[in-house]
Amino acid sequence: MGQTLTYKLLENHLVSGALTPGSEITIRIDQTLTQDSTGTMVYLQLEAMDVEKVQTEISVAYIDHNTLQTGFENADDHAFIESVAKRHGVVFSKPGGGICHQVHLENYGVPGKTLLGSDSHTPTGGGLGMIAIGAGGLDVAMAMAKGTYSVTAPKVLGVNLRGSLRPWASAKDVILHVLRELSVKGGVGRIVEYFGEGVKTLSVTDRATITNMGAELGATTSVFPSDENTKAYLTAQGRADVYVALEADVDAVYDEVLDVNLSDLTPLAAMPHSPDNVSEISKLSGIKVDQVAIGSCTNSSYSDLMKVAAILKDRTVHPEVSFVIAPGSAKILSKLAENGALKSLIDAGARILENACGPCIGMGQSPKSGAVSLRTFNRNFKGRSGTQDAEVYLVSPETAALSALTGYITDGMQDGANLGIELPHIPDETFVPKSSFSVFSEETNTSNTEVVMGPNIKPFPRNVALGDTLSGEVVLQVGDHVTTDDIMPSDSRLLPYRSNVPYLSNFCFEKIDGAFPERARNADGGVIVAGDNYGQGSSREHAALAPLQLGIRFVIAKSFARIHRSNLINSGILPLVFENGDDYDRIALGAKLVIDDARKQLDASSITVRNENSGDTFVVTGGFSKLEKKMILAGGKINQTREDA
Ligand code: MIC
Ligand code: SF4
Repeated sequence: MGQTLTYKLLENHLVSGALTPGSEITIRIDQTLTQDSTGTMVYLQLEAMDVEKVQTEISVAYIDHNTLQTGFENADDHAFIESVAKRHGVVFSKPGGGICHQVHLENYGVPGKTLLGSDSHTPTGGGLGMIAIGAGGLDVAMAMAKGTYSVTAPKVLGVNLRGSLRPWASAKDVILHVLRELSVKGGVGRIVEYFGEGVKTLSVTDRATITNMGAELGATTSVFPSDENTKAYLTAQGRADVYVALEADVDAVYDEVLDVNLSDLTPLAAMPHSPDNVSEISKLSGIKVDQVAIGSCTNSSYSDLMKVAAILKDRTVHPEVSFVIAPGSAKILSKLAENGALKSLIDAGARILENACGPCIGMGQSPKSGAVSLRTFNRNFKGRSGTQDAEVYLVSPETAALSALTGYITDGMQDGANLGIELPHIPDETFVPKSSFSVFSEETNTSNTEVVMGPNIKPFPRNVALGDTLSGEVVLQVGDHVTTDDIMPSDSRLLPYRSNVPYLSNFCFEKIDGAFPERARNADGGVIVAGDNYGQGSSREHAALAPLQLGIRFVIAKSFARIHRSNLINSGILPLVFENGDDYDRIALGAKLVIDDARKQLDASSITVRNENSGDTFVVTGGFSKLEKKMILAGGKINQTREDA
């Protein structure tokens, strides 16, 4: 029986465990990446581990999320990360270099290697044939310290691509189609592997758009083969030497297969407020647009922006549309400046933002009240743009640019030709000999560098070993698909406090229930009760650390998103799953829930929870691996690592 590419790559990196879906494996990690909003925690944790030099082939620290420097906090975080990077052999990518995933693809990604990143969109690297996984900060710190990562061996969901995209249908529409088919939890426990004839019709940056948004499927990661297009991309980056050809065996067997005929796809949009709420653009035609934003790690590549420039050349954006572009990297911006495309964009009325995450994470450019905002980004959760009542649609760069011209959601397939717009073919090409933004290398790093820590950087909260009885009061009950943006909101007001969990925790669940922090603090231990897919979205471990700071002891949900579940366990908070989903309705706010003999019950396949108020009992499951149990018993990953040392 032939092997999938996924299992070939996992096997190449296997350190321990059996490569069968559902069992825990430890793999070698070749590369790590961090960004500033999760990075300060990662490097505080790395410092706490007393490691001289990172154990990976390359680790890079990017500054891309918060580059506004509205106060000293932000600049202090940058200085801290820079000093730790220098101390431990980590490459530092200065603010302005670009968005971590885009810059990593251009400068450091290598087919066949593993990459662990403290950002949920790390799977972007799958476009280059990498096993690139997003994880919580502590897991990434550990990977830097030890060169390994433990994960549940996934099922492999094969996506068989046939045909080729027609003009105006793009890579974004491929992943939106897959999201429509599979939903935001369809990828949980799976790696999505693309194969088939259609693969060769997609460039590396097309593939990266698709693997990037695989995060929205809840998948462990997504991966493409490495082929002639990969070679062309790497050559255009001046890195042809790292190319290797990689693909699944012809007789590879997938656990599940989804067939996608690229030739059938039309322009699509994810409608408010979820990436899987997908519709054909043709059905939305005529909706008036107030804002168009192009950029983010999903769609800010050279070819994306060149297509936008071609659509806008010698035209002007609609007078009532606010139009912004954030290029993915300094290299891309430099190339656009060199070939004149930047002039077309500016002359058409585009506001050019810094090469950074910017509006994608609510760092400016919040739309006006009730606005319709078309964004080429990957998440449209309610309020993430910074405007609670904005209607955010996720679309391709082509659809975004065309709609910016007309002022209405516009379908290129129906109207592009009428408007006289031809889409050129743009190869991936951004070679700029030197990126002045990446500084330090293994050679220049020095272990005697002093760590610079500003006054806003506070120690992270620590848990205690699990007691015999675990109890808490239900301080919050929420529904399905709660995101980590809901748990720990992020915007220009709060992002400067990512290294100050005590302060940040005052805003935990702010958008859902402003009284939550106080209620949780006043309870003698808190419990959160939730619906399906709890903690989807961002990898921010602050969504576990802030609840820990407020005294949350366990969370009972109908199901959990992968990274958040790991972050809870890393913090020593138990993620428990209702055996019978109906029990969710039998729990009321304020109920005192008790787990007797908690340490012992952890070993059983199911755990009994007592509701002291109603006198009922109900059953939950943990599904914990051996390592996860050790972490929970110890009160989190750091305590467990100390015990093991
Ligand atoms: C996001 O897109 O939500 C972020 C901001 O990049 C996060 C990381 C964070 O919250 O800092 C992610 O996706 O992991
Ligand atoms: Fe940055 Fe947005 Fe990508 Fe997150 S999704 S890494 S905020 S561009």
